[in-house]
Amino acid sequence: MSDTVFPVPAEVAARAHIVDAQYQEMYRRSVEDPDGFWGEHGKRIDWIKPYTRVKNTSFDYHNVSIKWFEDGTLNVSANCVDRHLEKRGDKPAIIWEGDDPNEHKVITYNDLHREVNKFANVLHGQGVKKGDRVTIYMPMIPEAAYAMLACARIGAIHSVVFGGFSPDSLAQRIEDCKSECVITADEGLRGGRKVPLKSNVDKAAEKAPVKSVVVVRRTGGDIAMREGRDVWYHEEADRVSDHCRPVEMNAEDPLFILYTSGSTGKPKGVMHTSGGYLVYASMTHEYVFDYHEGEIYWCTADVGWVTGHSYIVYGPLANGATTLMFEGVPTYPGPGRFWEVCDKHDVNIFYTAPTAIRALMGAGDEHVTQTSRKSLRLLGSVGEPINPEAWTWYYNVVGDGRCPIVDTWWQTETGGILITPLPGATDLKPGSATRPFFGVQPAIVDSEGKFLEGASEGNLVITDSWPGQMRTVYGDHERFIQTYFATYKGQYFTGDGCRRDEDGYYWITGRVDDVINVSGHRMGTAEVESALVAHPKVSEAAVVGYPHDIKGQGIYAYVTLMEGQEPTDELKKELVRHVRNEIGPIASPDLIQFAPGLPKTRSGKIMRRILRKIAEDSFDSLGDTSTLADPTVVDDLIDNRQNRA
Ligand code: 6R9
Repeated sequence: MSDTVFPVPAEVAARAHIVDAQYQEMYRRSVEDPDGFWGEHGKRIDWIKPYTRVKNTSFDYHNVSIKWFEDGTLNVSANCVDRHLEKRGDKPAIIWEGDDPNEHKVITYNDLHREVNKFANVLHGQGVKKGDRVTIYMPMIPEAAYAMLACARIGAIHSVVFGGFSPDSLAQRIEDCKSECVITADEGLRGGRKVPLKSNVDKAAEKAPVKSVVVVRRTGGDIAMREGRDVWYHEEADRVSDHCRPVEMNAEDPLFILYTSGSTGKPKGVMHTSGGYLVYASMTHEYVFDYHEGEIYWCTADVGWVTGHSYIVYGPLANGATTLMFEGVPTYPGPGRFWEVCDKHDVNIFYTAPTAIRALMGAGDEHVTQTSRKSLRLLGSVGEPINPEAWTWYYNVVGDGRCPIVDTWWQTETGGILITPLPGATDLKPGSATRPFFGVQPAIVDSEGKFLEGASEGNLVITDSWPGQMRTVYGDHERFIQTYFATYKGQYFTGDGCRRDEDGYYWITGRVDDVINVSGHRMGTAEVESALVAHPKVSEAAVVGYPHDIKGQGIYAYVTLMEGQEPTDELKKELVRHVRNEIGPIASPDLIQFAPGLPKTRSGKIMRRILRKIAEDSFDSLGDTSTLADPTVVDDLIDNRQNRA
């Protein structure tokens, strides 16, 4: 870990919304008087009926209940669109940069208003009503944002499914939230390659039938349309009016569901509601990125992940910002693409993931240095711990040593950023997410749940609620309680390990549960295992993460074959293809080791600790193996371990 400190530059503090003294004072008030603090800051968005109650939350294990601004009413799309028309109607809301560098589009707030209204009317035409779930399976085109905001406008709950997920994964998510309408595109386009989105929806709908599929035309590729179920968006949009009144929603009405992987079982539908979420997303966007009117802001995430929800769509648009939306990938047509786009659109604030930084760092500095990047003012990082080498390269080479980096720690469940520097207030330490945002009370506990004081290392919990927090697991409140509030009763358990240093700075060390983080994507090892054992030649599988130079973590799978099956390289390839088909390319195992037996306790539990050590190549420190049912399997595993990338 690096101990270098980068003090706040005077010119950054001079223009910042928040300097250190303000941070200290506001933070103190936010935890001592949450009702007063949030009662005031809740007014940053427009309410139809103002709230009179602010915080009503309980982390009590027997009665977890989270409500913010509960008697207020609002409409999220009106906050992200309509309220800016008067002042900023002709200002760009979205700058869309296509996969092909010759394609881009500027959508003003007036344009956005027209498009969202039309989209909302098209959804009405498909019979979608307040409270219905709508699945969005889209490429990174402006219509994805229109679709989300259109749902918000009519009170439908969207569930965006990342376009890289397989038909099976899509079907599972459609089924879980019982959504009857899917919005998709004919095909996506990424790095010059087509993604068969509509055809995937057709396959998913065989397992999880839906009433209506709205298809946006992106590539014009040849696709099948099913009579009575599928409609072209552009044909429907031509027929509807461009006016649709925003529905009055309660602060606690659901805004969206987003599926995320956990340590057990199938992905959970993380549910976020309207008022608290929007207050939190917009406030963090303004303060963490020190956003000022007129700036161009670019978050490179996909709208299929929470980062895309809060920091491409809801946060920036609630603030009337210009948000750049990028269809492509960091390395197409070449590894200079990000920086060329920064120059082309004069990007001021740039927010990406460590995995992208590491990949581009490997491609050579010249791809960066041949661009100007003089418009850049602030850099951000999210998704996984950023190693000090990548941080330093990002800072010196991309930011020319003049742009602070905000390393933002948060989760799908938290709705917005919880631990982060504020550029005008926080001295930076490479690799540390630094200090809590307003209202956020982190604590470190040991494995027994004892609170550790001062400089310490253990598991990260949050001791009280903040407005952006998830409210429940869709359709399964008990699972919500068991997953987040049962390990350390009365605390929200993040699943992350963490160290706090003598300055009170937080350093996230990574997941402490059976979740791995592959290129910033969360993957439950159990999901990959169940995909593997679904293959007819596989009898048992155990999956762990191992350190990977670019992805952060790679996927290492130990596979036991059915009696009589040959352990061939061909079969390994077949298993990789199989997992891609079952879950999607992001779940492809990097290494597969055929194992005649897995290390198990006498009660039959797989000892993952040992498998992790072998995958990490640290088999000198395997610890006690005497409790294993058959300690000799370990020798075979070590002898046949796969070489790490
Ligand atoms: C926003 C997002 C959440 C998990 C989280 C943690 C890891 C995210 C991080 C970070 C260290 C950071 N994580 N940001 N670890 N430093 N700045 O990524 O949500 O996909 O739900 O992942 O990602 O392990 O628990 P999500």
